[in-house]
Amino acid sequence: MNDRDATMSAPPDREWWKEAVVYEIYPRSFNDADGDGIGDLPGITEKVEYLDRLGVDVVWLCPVYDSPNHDNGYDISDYRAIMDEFGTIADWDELLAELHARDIRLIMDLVVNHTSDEHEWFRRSRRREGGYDDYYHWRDGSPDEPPNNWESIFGGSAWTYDEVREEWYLHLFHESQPDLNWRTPDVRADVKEMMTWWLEKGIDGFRMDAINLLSKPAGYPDGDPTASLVGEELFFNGPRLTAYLRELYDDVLSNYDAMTVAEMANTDIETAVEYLGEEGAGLDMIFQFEHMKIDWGPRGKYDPEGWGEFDLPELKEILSRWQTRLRDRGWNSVFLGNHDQARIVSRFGDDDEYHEESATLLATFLLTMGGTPYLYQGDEIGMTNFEFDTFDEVNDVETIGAVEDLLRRGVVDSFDEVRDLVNYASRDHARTPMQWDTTDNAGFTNGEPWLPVNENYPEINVQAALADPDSVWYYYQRLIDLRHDEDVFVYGEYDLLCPDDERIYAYTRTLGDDVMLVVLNWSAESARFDAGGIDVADAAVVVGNYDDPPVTPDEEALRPYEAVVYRLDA
Ligand code: ISL
Repeated sequence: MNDRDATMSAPPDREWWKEAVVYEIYPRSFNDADGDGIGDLPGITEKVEYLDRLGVDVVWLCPVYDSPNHDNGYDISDYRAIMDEFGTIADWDELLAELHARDIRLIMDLVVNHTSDEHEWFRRSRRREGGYDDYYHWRDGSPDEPPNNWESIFGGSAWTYDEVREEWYLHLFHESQPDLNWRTPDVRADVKEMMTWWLEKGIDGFRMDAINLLSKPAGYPDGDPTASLVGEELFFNGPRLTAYLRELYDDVLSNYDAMTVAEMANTDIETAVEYLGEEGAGLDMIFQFEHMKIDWGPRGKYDPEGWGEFDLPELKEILSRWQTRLRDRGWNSVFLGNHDQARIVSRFGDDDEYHEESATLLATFLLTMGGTPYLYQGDEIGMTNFEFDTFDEVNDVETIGAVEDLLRRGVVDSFDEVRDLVNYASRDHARTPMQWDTTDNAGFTNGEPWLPVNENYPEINVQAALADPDSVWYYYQRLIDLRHDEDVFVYGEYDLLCPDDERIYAYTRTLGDDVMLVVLNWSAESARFDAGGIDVADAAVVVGNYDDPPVTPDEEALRPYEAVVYRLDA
């Protein structure tokens, strides 16, 4: 091999977080060790061996901090204490040690756009005590008229009048989640100290919650009243966001070998580039949400006028644009679901007739794209959406806020009119308990689960999956292994094939002489792949989700939701 070949095939800028497969845990719903019906830290520790067997490299742990739980831990009342229901700091130390003993890293959720209204900072701020006056966004004015027209992401006005301080405070989420005022230097200093405290405890990075909402424009001007979320053009990616992120990087993150993934809805590629890498604001990667909005209606996620529709060419266009335009300028995250989204097999696959086929197709996609893949708990066994009958069964603060908003505005007259939409989109789908086995409550708890267990647990559960060598679970394990073995899936270039095909999603990944071809029949019909200009005559099957996949990719039709990975470099 000459020098030039050596440079071409050597992956550029190796980083552990680029090579990692991340597994997200929503602790409330993962595993309950003490029988109170709520998942906890010891419950996760019991399953570390399970995670190791699956082969994941990083756990992203959703918030475990002290919280009154209006938004299941995303309303934090003490950043350095563990929620009683989840255990103690000693339990947390043990979890970290058990993960690290198996070379699994741990990243924690960093929720600093807002705190809980029970946080000491807010208690003091509403009483104008000891330097905490400006920790939140306070505005005076008549109690009848909010300071501007901004809407909360969880429905209704983004402002609540506080009877104690006799002023309005801003909350872009629930009223129990007041937004911190990042203009106040002490707020930033306190957050940096807290981040350092966790990093010194040995964590490996942060998932940064709703982080592109930190900077609000001076004077709080009204937003465009026709926007689907009024104010969104002003409070997403606000004027000082880059400076705030850079400050976190320079003062804290750059001192550690820590990864960051920043949750950033409403962010386009060029804006993302400004935040990414040393040249930007120092972030390693972001979660962008363009593809997560593909099936929303014109008025957003809970729009009874049009939801649930998307076509494959559009999905391919969005994802391919991020793949190619971030190349050499940043790094992608790859995900189809998380704790805020419906179950991936119900939303992007077919949770009925082609349950296993589509669950494994989605696995093939997640683990062969460019960027760091994020798996959500339960997707490795193909967990599905839950059926809601009544509004009472809904737990999620976002869904409740959205439905109440629709009722208040007279868009619908009853829950019945939005039941199908809730059954499609609610965040609760991701939060029903993890299905471990066929015993009561799917083995999640010995008590009464905080959210009902999906009725399909006798068939869809970890125990059954582990007993069946052909299960979705083993397919995930195999694909994770494959990604670990083949640099081309991590560092290779991505090229989309047949962009307009309505059924086939196909792409190549290329690194030096290594070329992989991924062909996904993302439909419930059989479909033939048209290789176009590329030579596939010598293709060799690497992995497929059916027995006997087509030996040559374009010689016969792929079956419903058939997924095949070929090596083309032979
Ligand atoms: O803004 C959005 C849509 O316009 C959302 O996608 C938004 O980014 C998302 O709701 C933010 O989610 C995160 O912060 C919330 C919390 O409830 C979620 O669970 C968390 O993932 C508030 O902390």
